[in-house]
Amino acid sequence: MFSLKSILATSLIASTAFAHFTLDYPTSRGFDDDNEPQYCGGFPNVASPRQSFPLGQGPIWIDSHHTLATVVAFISTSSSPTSFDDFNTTSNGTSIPLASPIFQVKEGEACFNVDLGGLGVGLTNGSEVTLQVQYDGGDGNLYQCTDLVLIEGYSIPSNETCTNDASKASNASTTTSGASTSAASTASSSSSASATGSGSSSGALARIEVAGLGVIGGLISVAGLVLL
Ligand SMILES: [Cu+2]
Repeated sequence: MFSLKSILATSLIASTAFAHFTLDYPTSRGFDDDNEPQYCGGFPNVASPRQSFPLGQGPIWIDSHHTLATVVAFISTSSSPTSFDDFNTTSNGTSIPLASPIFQVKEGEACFNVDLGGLGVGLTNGSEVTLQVQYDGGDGNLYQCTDLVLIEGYSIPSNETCTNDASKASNASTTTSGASTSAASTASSSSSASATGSGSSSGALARIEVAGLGVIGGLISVAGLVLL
């Protein structure tokens, strides 16, 4: 008979052995399991060259290694962002809406579409942005970044097309725009995993948490343990 303690220990070992999540398209700056809780997953420098990406609708692909996870994407319009704050506002102080709804994904590959040109922050053909994906599968917020140059009418590879958009599934409870500021401002009161890594000044976006989802995640984790 396993004790709860040993089951928990096994579970912890198992969870750290898995990649929490990967950003597969556009290609991530880099992946390091251990540093994924840090800003940009521990890869603070802009990757060169930037990848071409549609100014209009374009797909983001991730691979999720948790049963259920909460995902959101946001961008920086800085040519060389250095912190979460650079994903909150543009250089002239305009606040940047979230690039996606806050939504949930199940384990496995998932995609969602973003429309960066439609965010209303003045992006045009040739604009440079960094897109950061925030992911919480129950063990704290994790991050991956990708550096893009936006091209009007850019054709993505056909195999990257996203037809089953996870952010538009019925369980996507929160939607874009307006959610940005309210999510950010209420974030500090949330019960979130304080493991946002980096210790340095992480912006409000770093602590976005959908109220209630953490509890659901916790219950699912407990259910998972029971099944073990
Ligand atoms: Cu994980």
